[in-house]
Amino acid sequence: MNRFDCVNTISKLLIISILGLTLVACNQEPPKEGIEVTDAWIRKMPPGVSNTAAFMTITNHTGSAVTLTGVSMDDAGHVMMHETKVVDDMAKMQHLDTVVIEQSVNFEPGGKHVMIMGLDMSQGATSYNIRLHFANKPSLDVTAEVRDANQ
Ligand SMILES: [Cu+2]
Repeated sequence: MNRFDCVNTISKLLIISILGLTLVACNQEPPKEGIEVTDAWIRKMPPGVSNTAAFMTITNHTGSAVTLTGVSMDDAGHVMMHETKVVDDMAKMQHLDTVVIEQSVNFEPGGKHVMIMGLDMSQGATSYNIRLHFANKPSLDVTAEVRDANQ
């Protein structure tokens, strides 16, 4: 094999390897990016009750911590972030100004929650839009499904 043939063979092998790697890469799920919200829901309340709470899991795929600075809803009077904590055997809600999300944060019954005041659920909507506000990031709209917490 002369030098030219040898270089030529190596080039062909390289091209085949790169094609192979590309095919393998295409078959895999693309890596998740940005901020992902899953399982967002709002607790259905009986008629006449306009205060409720919403829950969700926020997962951070950005590679660095993100800070949730607030939550809003066009349909509700007032929305804030709360955390239920047991103090002296009493469950108390604390206001949260910010929530830092390193990997993921659960908003769940008995823990952190989106406190919603003044939401008229009497029209029977099956979901509501909740907007998450972040420091130094665009806000994110989330569709939260109305669920009967007793089911
Ligand atoms: Cu609350």
